[in-house]
Amino acid sequence: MTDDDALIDALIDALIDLERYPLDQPDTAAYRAAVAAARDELQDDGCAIIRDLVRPEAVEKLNAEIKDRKPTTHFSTQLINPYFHTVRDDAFPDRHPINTFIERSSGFIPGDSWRLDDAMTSLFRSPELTSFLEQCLGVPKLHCYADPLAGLTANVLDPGQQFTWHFDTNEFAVTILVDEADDGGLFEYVPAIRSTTDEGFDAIQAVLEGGREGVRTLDLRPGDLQIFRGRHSLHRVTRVPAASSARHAAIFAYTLEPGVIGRVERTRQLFGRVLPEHVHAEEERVRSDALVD
Ligand SMILES: O=C(O)CCC(=O)C(=O)O
Ligand SMILES: [Fe+2]
Repeated sequence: MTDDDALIDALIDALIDLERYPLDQPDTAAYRAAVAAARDELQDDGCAIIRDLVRPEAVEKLNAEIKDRKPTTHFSTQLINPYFHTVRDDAFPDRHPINTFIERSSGFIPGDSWRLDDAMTSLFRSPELTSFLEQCLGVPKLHCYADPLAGLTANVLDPGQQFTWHFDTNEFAVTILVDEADDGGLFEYVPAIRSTTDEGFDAIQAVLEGGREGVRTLDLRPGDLQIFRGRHSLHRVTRVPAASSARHAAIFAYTLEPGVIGRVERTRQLFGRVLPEHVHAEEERVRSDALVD
């Protein structure tokens, strides 16, 4: 164990409700029950919620860190299609997901804004949390997403902003709602609207045009942890009205392989800059599937 690991370990007990979810004791009935429940939810619709995983005092701490680093947020307003593209493709008709662009106006606090002794970092890097997530997802090993900007972020929706319908490029996302908007800012998703063999364009277009078939709305509260398979499930965060308070969510990204780095174009889009690591990784990137993006 390195000094860094020891520092993170000491803090985890203060952050996670270990009485309810004994993440430090995998050989208990409570642990196994939590894993089984999450697995069922993930199996059912690709989304599991671990209610109140983060202690209320720790939620306050996370929110204080987010507010403190808020000046480093990269806000951007763009019209995007569900694949984060901004430019139309004449090979497809107008009423098609590839050519349907909707406002995304949120901001991200980047990975290099967090300090090693932040609660944000401790939770993200917690080996207990990572093991628990591995069990829930049924994967042999999870690695913290090595991207220096996109690995550990906070998604900020200030009043007036929305994060429109999209697919993630990561197989799974782990999100902790830290501060809810007092109006709007709801997480909505359509489970498995596409697959590795079917783009599902017609169903996607119906949702982009306001259709509600298959749309689920989550009732998330601060401290809840959400495990979400966003590669095949179209999802969004609804607009936070101008008169509401902001919405803050901590987003932990993990990968099945170590050393994964995000794409240059997406990184620039979300963070307004790229680092040398992104440029280097671009050519070496190995795609796991052939979906649009
Ligand atoms: O803020 C959230 O709850 C999730 C936002 C999202 O879908 C994303 O960052 O890809
Ligand atoms: Fe997403």
